[in-house]
Amino acid sequence: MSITITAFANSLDQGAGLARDMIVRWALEEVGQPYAMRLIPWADFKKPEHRARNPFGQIPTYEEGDLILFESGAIVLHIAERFPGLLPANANARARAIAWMFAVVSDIEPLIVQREVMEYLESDKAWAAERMPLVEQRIGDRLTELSARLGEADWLDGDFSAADVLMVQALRRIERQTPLVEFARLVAYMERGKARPAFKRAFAAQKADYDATKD
Ligand code: GTB
Repeated sequence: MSITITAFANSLDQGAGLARDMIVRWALEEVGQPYAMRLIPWADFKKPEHRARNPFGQIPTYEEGDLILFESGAIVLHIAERFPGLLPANANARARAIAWMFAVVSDIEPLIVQREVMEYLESDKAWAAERMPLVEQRIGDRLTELSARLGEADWLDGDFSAADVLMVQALRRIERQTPLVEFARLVAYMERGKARPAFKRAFAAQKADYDATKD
């Protein structure tokens, strides 16, 4: 059954592979599934046709036969359950990998989004200079905890899993805001993710789409 995912045409990330279609592309590359892209122009995101795929008019979305999904975490979980390669067979290890997926979307990403909202939408507010260090402190505290848990391990819990796809992408986004110099283990972890052939294929594909559609 063919798979189609959506992304921005002329992506805001300028081919840096930081918009969330990269998460889905990477997961599909890991499980060896081909996919088609629907690149949506800026003018069309909030139109009914796209809202039928995603009620919030956002990317990415995922179409496979009758199934239409939104939310990158849910899409990656679906891919990992549908095709072998991204979740362990052992039931307990699988449950732990899924717990890590939820940890990324509920305990890590909101901090990143808070930081981005402050930087791009609230920097002119009187309280911005006072609040930003608090937001950055929260990110730093969470990364300290994450680094302590990762320790010397290659991946979050045993073998590489869907959770690592989500976590590496979250760290790549944090790195763009705040260099991770204090977190050598997290940098090494992120680099291991980026060295995977599936990551490289996904990155090249999104870059090619950006180059083909940029203004
Ligand atoms: N929780 C949803 C999910 O995980 O799927 C969040 C989806 C989301 O935020 N999508 C963004 C979007 O569609 C694009 S990825 N925004 C348009 C809108 O809300 O109207 C977020 C993103 C955008 C740009 C960069 N960048 O330029 O580096 C990075 C990440």
